[in-house]
Amino acid sequence: MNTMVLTKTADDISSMRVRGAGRIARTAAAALQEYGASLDSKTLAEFITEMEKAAVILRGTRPTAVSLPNAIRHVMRGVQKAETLVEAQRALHDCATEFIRDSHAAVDKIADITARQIPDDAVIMTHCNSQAAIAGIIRAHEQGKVREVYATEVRPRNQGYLTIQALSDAGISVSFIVDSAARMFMPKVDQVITGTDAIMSNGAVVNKIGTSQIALCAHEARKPFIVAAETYKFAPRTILGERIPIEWRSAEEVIGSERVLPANVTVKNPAFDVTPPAYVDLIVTEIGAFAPSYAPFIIRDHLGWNISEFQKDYTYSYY
Ligand code: RUB
Repeated sequence: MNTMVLTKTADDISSMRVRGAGRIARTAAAALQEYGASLDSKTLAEFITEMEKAAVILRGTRPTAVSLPNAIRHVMRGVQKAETLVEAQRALHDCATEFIRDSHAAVDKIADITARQIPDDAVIMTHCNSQAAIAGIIRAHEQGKVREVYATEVRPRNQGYLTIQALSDAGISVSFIVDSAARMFMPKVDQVITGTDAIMSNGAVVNKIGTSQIALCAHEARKPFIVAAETYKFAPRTILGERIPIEWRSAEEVIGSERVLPANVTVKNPAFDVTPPAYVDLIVTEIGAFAPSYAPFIIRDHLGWNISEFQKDYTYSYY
């Protein structure tokens, strides 16, 4: 049994060595696959028990990205339906492979559909570091449509540096700005494109802290705010009124380890915020581009969560 793959993956995700909702999902799926292949379970029940324990460990690593429980659920679905040990082992392998393959294909498709939304000679603003959003911007650049991208710094973890590197590597002109300069530059921008960690059934978008301020500025300046999201970023249980937990991270991320704060001061470091659907113009997925009000239909018609699925699933410990 290879518990190393589990502990290392869990640590990589919680410490953000692996970060970004899509990458987190694929890494967890691969870890479950590798862990399952290393088990020497003698019975189906034993195998399922071990796999469910592994799912719980991975599920607990970062609370906000719904891609993580959605990936785990996809991979575990075949295991839970299997009638023999061999069937469960094969299902685990196949479901994980399928999830990873489809996830990459989804980002590629989103790049095409996002590029179609980008006008000629476009100036775009983006926030944080989203593979899906960046893929769309790069695809539009390949079509000769991008003049410039404004990329924010993304305090406190500075994911903006990853974004400017990716855009620069693709040959795109970039203006790097501090987060608080977003409103000042908004009039120069044609549209904003970000990724997301979770989309609620009412179309609200959960993404890196600061996203909602940028969406508000875009709304004020009447600039389209576009979200690039694989369909596994939709959060089925929000249909039932469940909220997306917002991850709060350490004070050290904000002030460093050396600084001593004055008395009576605490640091508050939420990693994500919620952008209301009224400030979201379009959600681009691999199956098409939708208004946020279409979110419940994606959850029902594409992800297959109907009433009976919710009832059956209510006992799942990792979702
Ligand atoms: C990353 C972040 C990204 C989304 C979407 O936050 O907010 O915008 O995860 O990314 P963190 P992707 O750095 O805290 O993980 O499109 O790559 O899934």
